[in-house]
Amino acid sequence: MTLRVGVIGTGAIGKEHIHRITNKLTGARIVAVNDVNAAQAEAAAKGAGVDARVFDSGQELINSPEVDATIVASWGPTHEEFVLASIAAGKPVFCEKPLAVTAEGCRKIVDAEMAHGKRLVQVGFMRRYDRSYRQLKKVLDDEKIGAPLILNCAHRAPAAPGFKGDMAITDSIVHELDVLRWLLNDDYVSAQVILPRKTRLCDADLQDPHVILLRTAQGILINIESFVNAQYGYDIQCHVVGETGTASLPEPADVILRSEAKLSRAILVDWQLRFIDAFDVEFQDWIDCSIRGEAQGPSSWDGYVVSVTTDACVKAKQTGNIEPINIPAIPAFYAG
Ligand code: NAD
Ligand code: ISE
Repeated sequence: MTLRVGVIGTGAIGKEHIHRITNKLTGARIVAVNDVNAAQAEAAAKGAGVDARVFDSGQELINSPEVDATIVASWGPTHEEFVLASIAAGKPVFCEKPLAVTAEGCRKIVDAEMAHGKRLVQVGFMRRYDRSYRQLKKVLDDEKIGAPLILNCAHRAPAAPGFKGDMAITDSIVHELDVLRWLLNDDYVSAQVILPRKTRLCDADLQDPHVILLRTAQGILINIESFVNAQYGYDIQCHVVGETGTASLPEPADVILRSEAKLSRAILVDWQLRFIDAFDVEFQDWIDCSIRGEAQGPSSWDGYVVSVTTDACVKAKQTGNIEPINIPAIPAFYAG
């Protein structure tokens, strides 16, 4: 079977996903596209060499008998509506982060999916598919450094054009919020946000960097530095201190250069390149699972938990206090 996929939102990342499904992966074909900018949807399909039908609305695309499964890559506030429509249509849906822009919206999706009786939703937390995070997780799961005690992490980007308000948390740190709880098999219980001296190299009204301190149910302390105008590169760090050793996220593979009296190695500058392989593995997995009729990967529940945690981090930034994170017990539907 070839999975017939429709894409809603053909901007930066939607276009990338159309290209990867068409030119790199197997088992799926892009048959439909939709964007509020119809000309752009048409151009995105043509640009990837795809002969896809351009739909007037996301709802029509989801409900079309020509479409087996949907990718939602439109703006965050539109995700909830399209994911709920996919569940109502009983079709698999891959939703880029965020699952919804409020915890309440995520919870509606969780409830609708449970009422449907079968998992249909995968959320686009691609770091779980990254080779280096998977290697680090294996070290922790195999207890090579005993129980984890402290995590020191950093999410640095060269610049963040268009970032306002709390976007460093809601747009970028959401990836850490998902991948770290997956890495540790643990959930967060509190958040604190500390604001260091501001960099002069960004908009005057943007706070950058932030330090986010999370505590997990097992008592692990996580320190995440978010620095989205770090100038020098896109640099993702994760260093775990355990009872009997430490483990660090491997650096992306690159040539180690000894030349002109220097020992050097390049640093990537954009997130797309850093996670390009992870996106490919993530989508191949989504296609294969959708064909088998068994959604796996980051679930609606994971999207919901990240949203609850994001809200607590935003509140902690405003209050300066340690804010509790109240995550309900995972429903049996999503456990395992
Ligand atoms: P973008 O602005 O480049 O593209 C979004 C597209 O959605 C635009 O073309 C816009 O016209 C379209 N759109 C908006 N509302 C729509 C609607 N109601 N119906 C149909 N189309 C609509 O944004 P982007 O950078 O491609 O981001 C899209 C989504 O992907 C966001 O949710 C973002 O957070 C997420 N994202 C995820 C990652 C990741 O690392 N996983 C990276 C970047 C973006
Ligand atoms: C972007 O929206 C992403 O999702 C990237 O993965 C992230 O690392 C980047 O900082 C965000 O702006």
